[in-house]
Amino acid sequence: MKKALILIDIQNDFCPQGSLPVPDGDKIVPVVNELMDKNFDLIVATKDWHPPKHISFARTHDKKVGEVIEIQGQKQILWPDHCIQNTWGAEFHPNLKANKIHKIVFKGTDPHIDSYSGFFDNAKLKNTELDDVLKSNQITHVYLVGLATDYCVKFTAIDALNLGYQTFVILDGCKAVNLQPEDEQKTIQDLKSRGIKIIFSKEVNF
Ligand code: VGL
Ligand code: ZN
Repeated sequence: MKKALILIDIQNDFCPQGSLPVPDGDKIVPVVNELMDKNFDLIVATKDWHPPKHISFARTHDKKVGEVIEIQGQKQILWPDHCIQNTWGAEFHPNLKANKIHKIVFKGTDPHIDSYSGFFDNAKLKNTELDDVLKSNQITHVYLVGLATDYCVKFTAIDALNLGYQTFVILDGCKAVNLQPEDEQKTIQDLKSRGIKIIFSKEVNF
């Protein structure tokens, strides 16, 4: 078996100073740094990487943040502008030991479609490089950390499982947006019921 650590969207805009702050988002950084010193065969990081006027931005539609619209039959939550390509908000958190990352995978780059999962856009029309990178490194087990538990970590975990990877979510390496206060707990239950393992960083003993 070969193990990959996948860092999901540990970017400034999802941390407390950013435009779409995940509460305590920055608190995961020391946990993730420590995990990167374990014996993973591959460390991959995703970056949410939107063009200006991305379809997921409320401003693009002159609507309010948090409104939900339908785009080609897909529900789209409208977010503040975030993770715009080549801006500070799209950079990794400054304390993240980014030199340990072997490969960065960009998502959400198409102006017309959002992408929570690190593997596919939300309509599953296009894939990123992530599956190819894992397969070409013979990865069988994936361990996920990052932001946010109830969006990008959740959808990346579900796709990883469906693509045949043994999938683990390291809970103390993730934080949730919790638009509704129970979203994190609902996400954990959903992931467990699918067969995704929920673990803590202290259980990573390799
Ligand atoms: C995310 C909302 C919008 C995430 C990305 O990384 O969880 N959430 N774009
Ligand atoms: Zn986004």
